[in-house]
Amino acid sequence: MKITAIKVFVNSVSRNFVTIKIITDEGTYGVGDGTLNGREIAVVKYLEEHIAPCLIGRDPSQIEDIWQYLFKGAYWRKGPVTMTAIGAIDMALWDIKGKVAGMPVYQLLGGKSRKGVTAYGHANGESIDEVMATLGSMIEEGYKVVRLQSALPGAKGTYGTMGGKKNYYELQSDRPLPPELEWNTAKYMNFVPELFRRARAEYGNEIRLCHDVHNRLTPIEAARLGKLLEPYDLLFLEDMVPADNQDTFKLIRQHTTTPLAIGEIFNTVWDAKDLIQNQLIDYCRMAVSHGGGITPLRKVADFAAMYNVRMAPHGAPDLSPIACAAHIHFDLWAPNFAVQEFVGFGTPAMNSVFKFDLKFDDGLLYITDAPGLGVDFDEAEAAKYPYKRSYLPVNRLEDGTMWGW
Ligand code: GCO
Ligand code: MG
Repeated sequence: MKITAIKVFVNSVSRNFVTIKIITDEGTYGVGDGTLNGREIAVVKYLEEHIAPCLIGRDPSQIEDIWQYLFKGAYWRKGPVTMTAIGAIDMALWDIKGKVAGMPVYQLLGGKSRKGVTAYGHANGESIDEVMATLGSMIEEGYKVVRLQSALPGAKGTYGTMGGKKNYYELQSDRPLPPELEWNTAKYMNFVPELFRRARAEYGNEIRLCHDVHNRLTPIEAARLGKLLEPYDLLFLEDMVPADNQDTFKLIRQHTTTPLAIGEIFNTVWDAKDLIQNQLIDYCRMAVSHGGGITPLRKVADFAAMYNVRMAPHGAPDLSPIACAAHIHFDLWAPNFAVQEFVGFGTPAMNSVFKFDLKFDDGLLYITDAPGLGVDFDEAEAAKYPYKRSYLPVNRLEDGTMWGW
């Protein structure tokens, strides 16, 4: 079998997604997700100009060799654009291997370690009351793990809220330039414990809760927040500080027993190595797309397992249903999988383009036993949704200082 073409698509199907199809001379094809939110076109060009021509004529069954070729062969290793492009190729190659074998990808990885994949959903709101109402209905829907995010009263925009949007996937569909928001750490620190106090008071101790800080704190503030939230028994606190300096986590760890999660923007195991091997985190959030594919993620999982760090892959709306499917196969296999972020079944437009048989029942996600990744991409339907430039917001402190969003 030989690769005859690699097609790259970028479509705003409710929001922008980069999708690839690797076509072979035997008619079998594989699909992959190369979406890098706000930097989609950089990945498209990388795939079209620097990857596709090098892979034509190669044997698609050589997943590991192709991965090494793209990683080592680039000379300029790592980085989100390179690794997202490699991730898309890797997913598509696993899809082809599964189709050829007549097996779902989780079987190729070593088979199921569990019957279904525990999902965590998002309860986002403009106020604590709104978050509490959403949390209540999610518990009724069957969720066992829920992430809570609320707007800060009196502040202009907080991470994880919906604004006027109804569907989470459409949240970022029309921002041709980055919107500017405001951030105030003191207001946030005074507010968040109340959000979790209310959740425990109203819904008890059984539901597992988490929260994403989106890299907005200094190390000592992070240490303090971890302590403040200890009484509410979080499953994890995510991204309290950026991990550019992995030593930072030593300071946080000295102060709090709240479990820590990080990794959605990590591109290789090297970004996570010190954190894992020094047991400074509890959950690794690396993704099949931005982390370079299924091939490296299974190595990260095995490395993390030695230190009792569990996998909790990123699953925000900017990962397409192809990455979502790839995660579910990975999660079914990974012995040290903990929880999968899951933000719902998409919009009608998404479901007309990405064909994907996924079920949610009593807190667990199930995927069909279709060969490969079990997700298809309808090119003709996708062509109805041209790419629209769109960006994540940026943040400034109230005095105008640039901050992380
Ligand atoms: C999460 C993430 C996302 C990111 C988004 C950026 O934990 O789900 O933080 O919501 O903000 O993926 O593109
Ligand atoms: Mg996050």
